[in-house]
Amino acid sequence: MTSTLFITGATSGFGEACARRFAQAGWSLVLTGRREERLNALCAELSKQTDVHGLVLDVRDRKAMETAIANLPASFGKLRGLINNAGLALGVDPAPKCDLDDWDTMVDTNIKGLMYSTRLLLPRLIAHGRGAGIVNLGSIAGNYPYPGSHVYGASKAFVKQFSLNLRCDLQGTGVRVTNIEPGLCESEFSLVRFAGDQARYDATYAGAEPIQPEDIAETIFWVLNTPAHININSLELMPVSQTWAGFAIERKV
Ligand code: NDP
Ligand code: 8X3
Repeated sequence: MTSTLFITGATSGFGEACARRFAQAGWSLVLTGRREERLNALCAELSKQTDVHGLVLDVRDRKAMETAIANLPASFGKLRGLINNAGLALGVDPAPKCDLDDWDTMVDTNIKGLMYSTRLLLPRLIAHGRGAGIVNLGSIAGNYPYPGSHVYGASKAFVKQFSLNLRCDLQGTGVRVTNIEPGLCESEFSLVRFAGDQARYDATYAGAEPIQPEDIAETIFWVLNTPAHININSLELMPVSQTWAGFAIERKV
């Protein structure tokens, strides 16, 4: 039986790399994203390799998510995998300088969007049962604090705890849940975070040999193909070049 995978945010970065990796292995794909042109181009390319269904979707739009998922073609109906990847960070300004609209966008995308896709697709994963799995894109930002991380890091801490809690509720279904927690990875993530500022993007990665989207795709491919009796609970990855800063101390002298 062909395995089917649903990926949120497949128009760039990790989501696109995952689409390519799983297509190569013959998985059927449901690919989503807001940028229609990119989505169509990717679907057209990968449909030469496997069955692909594209959905132009904003994960923040609960009604649209409900309708699109309820109307999935029958051949894509039973899912073996869900990669909850769509997400973003906006800015690195300190909290007192932040725009509340940006905070809303991060909460609506990283938390609420992930909640919607998970809840709406769970019945299809449970119908597959043993061997099925949800992979959530958390972050090291959900594990460690750093200046300017505020709502982004907190949204990823939600993903971490939600992943663990889901495991409890899915006991007996065979459905697995994994939280992937990457550090510095090179993708459009930083262009989005820095509002398209190419110089800041370049400076972020310069000389750091960051993780590449293909590295994350290979990791997720491994996670979803481990033997069905094993659950990888969480997996934290950093480039070798990245470690931790010390504690910050304000000195009054
Ligand atoms: P990219 O910016 O390259 O990709 C983000 C993807 O999410 C795009 O396909 C984008 O598609 C989609 N997306 C964003 N908002 C929405 C929305 N409202 N509805 C639907 N899709 C949306 O970033 P990455 O691939 O690097 O990031 C993927 C995930 O990994 C994110 O959750 C991110 O937080 C996480 N992560 C990234 C790290 C990094 O350093 N790059 C490290 C740790 C975690 P479109 O714009 O077409 O909608
Ligand atoms: C992205 C990784 O370190 O920029 O989630 O927060 S980091």
